[in-house]
Amino acid sequence: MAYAPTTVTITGAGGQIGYALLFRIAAGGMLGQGRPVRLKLLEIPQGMRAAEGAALELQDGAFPLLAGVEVSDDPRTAFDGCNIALLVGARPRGPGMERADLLAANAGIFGPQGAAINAVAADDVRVVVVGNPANTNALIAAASAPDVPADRFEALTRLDHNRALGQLAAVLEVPVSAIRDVTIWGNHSATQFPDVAHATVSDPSTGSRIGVVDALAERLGGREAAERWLDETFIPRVAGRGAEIIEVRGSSSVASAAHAAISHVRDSVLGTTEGWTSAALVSRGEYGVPEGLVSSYPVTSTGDGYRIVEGLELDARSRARVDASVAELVAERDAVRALGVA
Ligand code: NAX
Repeated sequence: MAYAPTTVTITGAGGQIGYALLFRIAAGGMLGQGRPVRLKLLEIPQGMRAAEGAALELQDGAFPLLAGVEVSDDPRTAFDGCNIALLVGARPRGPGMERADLLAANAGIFGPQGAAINAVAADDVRVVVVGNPANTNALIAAASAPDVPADRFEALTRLDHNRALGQLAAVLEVPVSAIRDVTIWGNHSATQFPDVAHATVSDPSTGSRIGVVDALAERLGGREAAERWLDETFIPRVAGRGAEIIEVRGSSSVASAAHAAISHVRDSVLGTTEGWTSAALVSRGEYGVPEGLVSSYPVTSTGDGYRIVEGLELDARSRARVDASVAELVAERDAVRALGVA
């Protein structure tokens, strides 16, 4: 069956993550082979030359699936007919900038972008926010798009999810594919809760699955040692990995972030395979998260968008960690509400 091209809008397309995204999307890495894609690149005037340069290189790639590339600094042009929007461009925290200033600066970006999506995007538009603070930026965009169902707005926590898988695979000395059902709860920030309570790992010799906590206990010398490693090493390392990358690399995560964004969309539109992944979705009250917040959850998809995995038990310590991250999301929401947004 021949598909009509899918229109994908990427904001901040002249930036680092944009550059790492564009060529993989054009090559079919996000929507799958056989699905042509039309790329629309949104930048601010200062970023236009970089985006235009990327567009020239896309042309030079002669990608068979690439049905067209447009570059614009006007949100209404860039979101016109958009089926999938990746909102990457955001205002970074500058020197001396308080959190409230950062939220206000980003409200000035994600509010108008949400309004443009509301006005001109395709009826089936889906929006994934990458630019930080991603969860609250998604909330702002959703609030500015009253005609688009709120559940079409999501934020990226797949990078955190993948970071958690990477850490577990290293300590258990198994391939990442052996591990499933890790969850990132809450905000894409230092308060996030990477949770392995329901995660399992397959035994390569027998193929049977055991709990990750049991596997860690076996490897690290008992349950107490496993819990200590989770609390003192794993959780802070996953939550602080962005800072670690900046420290080692001298610049923030780019390729891993682009890969996570592509995997997020791919699993949403093509379906998750084994177990669940993590994504920040608009809460309808699941797991006690106040309705309307964009919070990370365990999610699955059968190819028609993510659904939250419900019914998991959270013990008291896990509950407290989820609550702490959700409290931060509430504070961010209240701060943007005070600005008259959301
Ligand atoms: P860059 O500074 O390289 O690129 C950002 C681009 O966005 C720039 O070219 C800028 O001109 C453009 N831009 C700014 N305002 C815009 C607007 N209103 N409309 C369109 N374009 C606009 O940053 P990069 O490394 O690409 O990171 C982009 C964002 O991703 C940052 O906010 C960063 O914090 C966030 N991240 C989110 C991650 C996640 O897991 N959710 C992980 C990686 C990354 O830290």
